[in-house]
Amino acid sequence: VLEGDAARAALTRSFNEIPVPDAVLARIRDTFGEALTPEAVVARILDDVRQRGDEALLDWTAKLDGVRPGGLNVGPAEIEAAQVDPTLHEAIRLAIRRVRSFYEQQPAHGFLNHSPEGALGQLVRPLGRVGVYVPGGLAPLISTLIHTAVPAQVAGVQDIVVATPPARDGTVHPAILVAARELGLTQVVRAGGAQAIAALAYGTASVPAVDKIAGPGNLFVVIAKRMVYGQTGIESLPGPTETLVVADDSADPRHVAADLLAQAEHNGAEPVLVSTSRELLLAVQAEIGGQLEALPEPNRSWARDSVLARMKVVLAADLHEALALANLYAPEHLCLLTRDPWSLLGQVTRAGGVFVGEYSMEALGDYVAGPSHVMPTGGTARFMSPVNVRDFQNIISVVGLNASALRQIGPAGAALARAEGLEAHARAIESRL
Ligand code: HSO
Ligand code: ZN
Repeated sequence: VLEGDAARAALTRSFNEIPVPDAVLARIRDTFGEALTPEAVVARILDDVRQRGDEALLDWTAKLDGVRPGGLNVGPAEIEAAQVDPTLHEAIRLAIRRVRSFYEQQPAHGFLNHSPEGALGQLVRPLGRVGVYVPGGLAPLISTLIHTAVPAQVAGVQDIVVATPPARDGTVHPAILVAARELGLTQVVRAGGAQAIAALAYGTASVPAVDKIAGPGNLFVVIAKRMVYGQTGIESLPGPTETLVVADDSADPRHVAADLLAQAEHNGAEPVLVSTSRELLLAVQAEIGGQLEALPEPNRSWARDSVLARMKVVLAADLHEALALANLYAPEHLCLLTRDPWSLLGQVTRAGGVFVGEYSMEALGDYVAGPSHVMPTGGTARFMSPVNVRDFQNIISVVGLNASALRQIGPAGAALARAEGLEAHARAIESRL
């Protein structure tokens, strides 16, 4: 149990790398036959896809995902035919509806302000084509597709390309295809990893180059997104997930433990508990032990790994200090499990999302609450926001001044130009004065 300066030190961030599972490391080693850093591996893959396009994409998929798919794009008939059980299908529809209606409330329009000097404003335009990366790995992240594609659609993006790694038999999980169909998306690329990011950034015969790539992925995906940035846009560099729970003596230790374990089952997750009550801390620790035992495998091992390797437990003097520590840490998820959680909202300054009270568990936010679950990790909430409509729009500045405005402000412009030594600028202004 950390307190005071020790707590502050423990919650001061350094960059949290996404752990790479041993099986993946082994595959990389087998493939390259030498020790390469993840950055060097990604650089090679990006280069190869840029040069050889589809062939490289297929080769890397064969090497790293263990299958050479018949075609890179899932055919329209396969998307049309995909089925899941009716309960899941209805859940997918509900999630889409709720995320859509959440983002439809985001003000995202421009302005054009007419005045005696003419008009100044901002045009807001949707991006042309967006790539959405959906991690494969252990499970099909249906919700991640919904939580990235919907804000892009609300922004007005017409063309969304989904990329996701194929299973060993070359298929894409039917739930992903059902979600794509419900979203009205028609292009699903069977490719993952750095090779998929390369294809989306540079374009190949089968995969069109996109203007921006969104979505989380493993370490190789995140490194690839960082490397292609500039060639294409990226929405963020999502790392391992974190949840910081602020709880007082009124919190139910079973709920606190459940919320911490829910995110602990993600790879590399960091669970943090900050409480004003030592009794609660101890009760939660006991609960975590019990609830871990009750989890099935492999979830128990995943969650135990996060708890043992990274969980932090902090005793705060009061709720004011608890919130100060939470803001210092800038968690992806901040959960307020206190007697009067709404009264704390005014003190929250740095977090991806804040989850207020016992009925707003973060796991609900992962699926059906409304806001996108792609939120800033690793302390990047200091300068980043969750995925939202603005990520998928650009702003165009509009300058439409008249002669009287030019007479007013032109001389100042010319003076600044001459001070910068830019005579042609000054003359361009003065030529119409
Ligand atoms: N909590 C994860 C997102 C997620 N959870 C997807 C379940 N599925 C990162 O914020
Ligand atoms: Zn989650």
